[in-house]
Amino acid sequence: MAKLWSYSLCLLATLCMVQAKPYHEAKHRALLRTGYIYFPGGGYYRLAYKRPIIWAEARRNCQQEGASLAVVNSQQEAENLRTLYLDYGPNNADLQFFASNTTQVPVANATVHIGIHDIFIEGEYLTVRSEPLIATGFVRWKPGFPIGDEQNNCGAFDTAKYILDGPCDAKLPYICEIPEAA
Ligand SMILES: [Ca+2]
Ligand SMILES: [Ca+2]
Repeated sequence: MAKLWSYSLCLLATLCMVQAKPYHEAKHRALLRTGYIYFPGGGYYRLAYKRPIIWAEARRNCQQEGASLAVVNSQQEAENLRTLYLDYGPNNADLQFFASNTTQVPVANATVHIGIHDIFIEGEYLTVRSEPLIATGFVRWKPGFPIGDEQNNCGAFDTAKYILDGPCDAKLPYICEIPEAA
């Protein structure tokens, strides 16, 4: 009986310890392990560039890991996405590795899929969370954009901190986002 009690207490203590560990801390570590980069005050972002894919596939990939295609909500977030690309994109690790025997010049500005589109109604831009673009807080079109026709319905981010529209079947890198509060 004493053995059973001590076993029960031990189990209870273990459960309490697990409970005491803040949930967000475990989640934080798990996200970092799966390739997410944390921007304090912003959230978690994962840049995928090694295999460029079409917008719908990028959207699904983000959804499948509990994220969504990134939506730019502020100038600061645009800055963070640019930093993400410059620090963790192909300009860095991959090109540096081959730097000694390549003539390829790192490209400072790149275009990546983000979570805005006008697939349903031409010109009516929505986020992947079905909010109107105007409600995002960041509507800074790249000069010359939006193209604004039926052939260009998927949103992208130019790392020079602009949004633009393009063909949904363009194969691009993409960024998944998990807001900090989520
Ligand atoms: Ca966002
Ligand atoms: Ca369009």
